Amino acid sequence: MKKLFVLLLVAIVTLGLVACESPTTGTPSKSGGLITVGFAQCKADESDWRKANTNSVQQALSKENGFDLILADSNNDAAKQVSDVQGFIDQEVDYIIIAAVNVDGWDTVLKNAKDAGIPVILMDRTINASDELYECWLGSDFYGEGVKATEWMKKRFSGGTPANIVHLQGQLGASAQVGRTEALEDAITANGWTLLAQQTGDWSTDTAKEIMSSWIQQFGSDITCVYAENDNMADGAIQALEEAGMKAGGDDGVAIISFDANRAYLQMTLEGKINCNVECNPLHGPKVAEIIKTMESGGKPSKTETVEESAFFYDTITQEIIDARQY
Ligand code: GYE
Repeated sequence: MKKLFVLLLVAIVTLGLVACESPTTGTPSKSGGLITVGFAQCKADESDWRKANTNSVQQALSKENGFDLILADSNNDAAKQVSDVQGFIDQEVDYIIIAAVNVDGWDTVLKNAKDAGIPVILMDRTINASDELYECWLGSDFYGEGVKATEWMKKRFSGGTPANIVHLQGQLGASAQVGRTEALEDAITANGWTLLAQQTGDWSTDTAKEIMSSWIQQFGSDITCVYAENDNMADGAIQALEEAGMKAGGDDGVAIISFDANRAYLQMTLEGKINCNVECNPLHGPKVAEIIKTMESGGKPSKTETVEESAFFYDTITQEIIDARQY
């Protein structure tokens, strides 16, 4: 009788344990059936692009879709972002998403995540670390974006006007800055263009405007091109030019290059203020959700997933194109 009671007790306990495992991976879910995901974002309000990116992830990884999303905003502090990720490991989340502030500094914390059995997905930004330390990188070809811009510049400056460029870089060390900068520097060397000045505007409109104002005082009408590594900085440069009485964009103004192609800045492209706006798609949420669900069902995502992107130009863009855009 006693032996039967013990066997019955063991059976009940075992059934109880099996019931709380997640249906697909066999590991216990941490939030009662929801997949817990730690999202280490750079700085949620860094730019229009970043706001659209954060919003896309929050919408796709909602509780209705089966996720418990925990957002950590590093305020663009690379060291804090690494500790944010360590915090997710300590909380034993199921997955970690990282939009890396800086390409460096990731080896130790990603090894900790691997040792803890927590898959890491890189979103948007790449990093300098072994690809054994993360499941997948989803983002844009930043160097390729820069090539789209410099191909337009080659046409613009083929007719005799000298290409005298001022270069507003994104936050230094971000892979978006690294790729877009490399593409410009390669084109300057290949085409014999002149780089008058180069400085980071930290993705910010106000910072870019201040820098551009000082460059206008220094170089004046020698400036024939602004290469701004995102829309917000392009806007700052345009404000500075117009306040100095200089024309931005159009056929005969200072040529303005921008990246991101947020809707508000595509409107400025239609107005002719931005000549070339290279798209950088922030809507990564649905793809990230798909990658996690693939892994939940035992599948393995590709190591690299890039998003389709194009470029828009002041003399061909239309209001219909802008109205059809998602962001
Ligand atoms: O271009 C900029 C954002 O990493 C592609 O970061 C992203 C860049 C984007 O703040 O606006």
